[in-house]
Formats: sequence, C-alpha cells, structure tokens
Amino acid sequence: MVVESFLDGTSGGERALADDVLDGLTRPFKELPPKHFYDAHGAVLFDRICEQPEYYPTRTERAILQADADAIVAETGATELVELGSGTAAKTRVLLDAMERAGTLRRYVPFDVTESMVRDVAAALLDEYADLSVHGIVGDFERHLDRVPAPTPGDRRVVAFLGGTIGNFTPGSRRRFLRRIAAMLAPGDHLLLGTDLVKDPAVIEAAYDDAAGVTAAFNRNVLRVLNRELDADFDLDAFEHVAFYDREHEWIEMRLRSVRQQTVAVRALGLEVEFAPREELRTEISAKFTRERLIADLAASGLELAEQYTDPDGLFALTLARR
Ligand code: AVJ
Repeated sequence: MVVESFLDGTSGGERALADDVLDGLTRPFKELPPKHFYDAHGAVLFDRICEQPEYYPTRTERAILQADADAIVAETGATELVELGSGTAAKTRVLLDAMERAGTLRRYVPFDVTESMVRDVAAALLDEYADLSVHGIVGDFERHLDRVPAPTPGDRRVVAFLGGTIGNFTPGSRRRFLRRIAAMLAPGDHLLLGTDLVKDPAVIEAAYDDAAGVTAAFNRNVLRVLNRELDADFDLDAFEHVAFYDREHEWIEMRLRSVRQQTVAVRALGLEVEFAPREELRTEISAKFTRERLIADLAASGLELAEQYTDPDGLFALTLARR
C-alpha cells in the first residue's frame, strides 16, 4: 500500500481559504466556494444531510450502483478504479465487489483531501479484498489531478466522480475539470460520473432545505469555519438559510441572507465586511443535468457518452463516458 500526500499546512488549506475569503467577501455580489463547508463538523452535517428524507441524491445513486455495477464493470472491463473524493468509500465497495466477481479487480486509487480518510480506507480495503493493491492520494482534486499515478500497462481504468459534486463547478470550470480528467484516460478507459438531474424545482428545493434544518446548519457552518480559521466574528444567528432553484441556469443556489445591517470583522485578513439588510452571500451552486447537457459538456472535453444508468423515477444519473 502506498499513500502519497500533496498537501501541507501552508501551501494547502489555510492559504487557499484566506485567498477565497478575501476575494469572495470583497466582491459586489458576495460569494464563498463550497469546498470550505467540509471541516470535521461540516463533514458530520453532510453525512446527516444524506440521511434526510428530502435529500434523494445519495440513496438514489447508491441504488443505481447496486442495480448496475455488474453492467458497468462488463461495459468497461475495469481493472483499476480511481475515485475522486473517495471519503469513506461507502459506495465504492459496490463497484469493487462487481470487479472482484468479474475477476478483473487489481488496483484502487482513492483521492481525497482528508489524509485520515485515505489512510483508513486504504487499510480497510486491503483487508477486505485479496490481491488488491491500493495507491492513495491525499490532495485537492482541483490542483493535484496530475499526481495520480500512470496506469500500469494492460490496465483498464475507470475514474469515478460520484455524488453529484461536478455540479459545484460553474459551466466553464466544469469543462476544464472534465478535460483534466480526460487527460488521465487512455483510449478505452472510462469516466463514471454521478450527476443530479433536472426535475420539478419543488423537489430540488426541498432537498436543500430539509424540515429538520440540517442543511441550514450545514450552510451556516461555513461561517463558523471562518470564525475559527480566520478569527472572524460572524454571528450565525444573524444569517438565514436560503435555497432556490434557478430555472434558467438549471442549478440550485444556497445563500446566507443577512437579517440586518451589520459589519463583520475578519481579523486575520484585516478586513471589515459590510452587509446591508437582506444582503445575500452565495455559498454554493449545485447544477442539475439533462442528458443533452451532459453530452455537450463531455464532447467539449474530449469525451463521449457511452452509457447512462438512472433510477426508475429519473432523479439521478450515473454516466459512463469514454475517451
Ligand atoms: C456534495 C456537492 C453533491 O450539491 O447536493 C448537499 C452538497 N449541499 N446539500 C450537493 C450539498 C447541500 C452536495 N454535493
């Protein structure tokens, strides 16, 4: 087992957060990138979101994988699985099991920002699968994709990017990112991409504003991250959770709305930020897809749609694309 880390305290997380906050809070329309939701507490809140009755993506994607993993392995002949944002690899085991049944399982490459997750998953999977080799990468997939090891000759690679996280990218950066994934693939290799699908806006909005208030707490948690990491003084009770579906762009936005006029200090940056009454700070976009839009994004990135798997209600899709 190999685990390589490309993050270190100063070149990685902290400086990236400070730069993002300085950019995002001095813009005319305030914005923070969603990746800063996921400190330890945010990761726990996200896991709880996935269990809420209104939040359909996680359980739907899992059901599609369970139904179609054997077909995915048959279609791709996968010997190697590279997983971007591997986390606890809960859904991964469904794919690895199918590869094992097909007799093709050779190597798993988990890629995640959280070092402990990569190490724990690597150790657990080595125990669970005989003859599996694991090469873990600790990094930020927006910066370190080129550190993924070259495929060993004869391997059929599948790069999995699950959960619908591709939806967090704006359209231009989404295509840039897909192009960088395409560069990791040899002809005949595949991308397995999880995407949420366009549907009744009421269903989407409920998924991002659950009755138990878990998503609202997750949204506000980014302010707690800023308070701790950048010595800011956000009052979490002075911001309301907002989630609305933008039909033109086909994405959901989460925002935090200031309930009053207020000035917030971000002391580590020497920054004072003014919020007007009801002014909103955008914290996430999560794009929803149609088959046509996926085909266009893939084509613009040098990829071709090979197969698409969805649930009976057409809520979510797993798309296989090849170079
Ligand atoms: C992890 C980006 C797929 O957009 O649905 C869940 C994050 N935000 N609820 C999503 C999220 C609010 C999630 N992704």
